[in-house]
Amino acid sequence: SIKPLAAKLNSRLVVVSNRGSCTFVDSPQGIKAVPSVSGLVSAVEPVVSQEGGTWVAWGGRCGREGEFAGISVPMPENGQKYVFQEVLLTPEEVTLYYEGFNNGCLWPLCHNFVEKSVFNEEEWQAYRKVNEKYAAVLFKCAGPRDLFWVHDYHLAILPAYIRRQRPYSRVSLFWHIPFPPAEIFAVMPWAEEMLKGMLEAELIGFHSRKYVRNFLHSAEEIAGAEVDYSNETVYWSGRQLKAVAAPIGINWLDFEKLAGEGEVVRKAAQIRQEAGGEYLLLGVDRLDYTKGILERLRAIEWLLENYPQYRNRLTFLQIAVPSRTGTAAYQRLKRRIEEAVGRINGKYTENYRVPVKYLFRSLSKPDLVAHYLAADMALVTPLKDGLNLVAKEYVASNAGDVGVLLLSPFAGAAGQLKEALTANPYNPREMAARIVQGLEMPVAEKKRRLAALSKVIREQDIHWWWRKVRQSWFGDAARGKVAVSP
Ligand code: ADQ
Repeated sequence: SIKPLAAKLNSRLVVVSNRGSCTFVDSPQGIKAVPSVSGLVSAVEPVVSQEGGTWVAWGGRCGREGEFAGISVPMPENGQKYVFQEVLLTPEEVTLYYEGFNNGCLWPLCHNFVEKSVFNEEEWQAYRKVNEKYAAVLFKCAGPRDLFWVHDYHLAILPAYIRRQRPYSRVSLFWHIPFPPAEIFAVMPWAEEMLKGMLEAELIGFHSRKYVRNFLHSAEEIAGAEVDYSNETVYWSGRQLKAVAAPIGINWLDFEKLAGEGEVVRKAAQIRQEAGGEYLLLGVDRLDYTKGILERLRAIEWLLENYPQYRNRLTFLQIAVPSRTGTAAYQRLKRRIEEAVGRINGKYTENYRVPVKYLFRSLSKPDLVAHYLAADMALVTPLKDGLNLVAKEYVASNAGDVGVLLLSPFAGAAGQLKEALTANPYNPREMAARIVQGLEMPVAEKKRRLAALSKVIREQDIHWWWRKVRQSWFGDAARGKVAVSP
């Protein structure tokens, strides 16, 4: 365990992101906090809890024009580890900034789905305005020595707005999704301005070296900055920005502990029994087109068609967490997934036993771990994914058991989890063959692969990640040797 960085530097940590650890809902009994589900929250929450400080994020509630900051709540509710400072968006900002620019332009672009990206000037202006609004909230709740740790593509140009008023602020950005090749990023009409905003940070973190390279190329080619590739540093406007590859880790001990609890083990046995059949395959994702759920279902269909010996012996359980449910493209995808589930089950149900089970809901952590524990194999096969935490969580939950991980080479985690089976999610034939390989794998090989995967997940866990970020950010100061100048 490491001492809080902020205390060492005589400052406070201020984490800034679009969504925080919970969403606030107005109810007749007052404002209720509902935990939110996302990779960013799973990863950042343990760090903020350890460090203390403030988490500034949109709580899902709307305010009127000119109303910026909402409530400040100590978190977790009964034992303050940090303060959640809510940001309010207007309904128009939710439409233009959140659903429009973030979900409709940046998200698909960064996942290489250029044709899905919508470029709309009004949405870009809303994006700028909301980034500026966040800066105003920060200035209200943070002192001049505080450390601003900004997260993700929603707030890419916030460093510029921070610097405009507080030129000496310590600002770092972490990018949780892929950073696309420069020729893809350049397609966005505001690529140059966005990059210049990002270049105002002093450190930018990505999940892989590939994303770091893509970003450096973009900084050079699109923003015209000077780049030192060997030191992964950008020189811009008289200052330096360091880029670092720091793949996010998980708090593996939480998963291992839960997987050993009697209640969770019982629940896992019950899930297996109710699923029926010999083999249980599992998919767990936010319902998003980048996660490859539809393609995974096609692979299952291919398998049942071409390997008839597995019919009636195999169950595929897909858990999809509701996500961006207000957006038409996500509603369409949900319908298509449900159609595919119906089609496959209509065709391959035997003796009233369905091969595909599908849940559209969020689960509690113990329930999620019970599902990981119950499954013989996890199918983590996104079409593109910044990292993917589910892959790591599955391995950690099965550390004391056996299990097989099938991972897409297009998930950032593939760079770390070399002992996983891999298959191209766009190729149902290859996916089916790998699934069969996983099911027939000798137990000794399953254990060997799982042990190698566990080793990486334990060594490069959430604390390792935060250490890597803070050392890249503060160098010796993070180790307590040098004082940080204001
Ligand atoms: P996400 O796209 O949200 O994250 P991912 O990394 O897989 O994707 O994280 C999902 C998280 O949600 C996991 O921690 C998982 O436990 C949780 N979860 C999933 N299904 C659940 C369910 N039914 N009930 C409860 N919890 C559930 C983004 C990027 C990723 C990157 C992360 C972190 O898109 O590529 O790995 O941020 O940087």
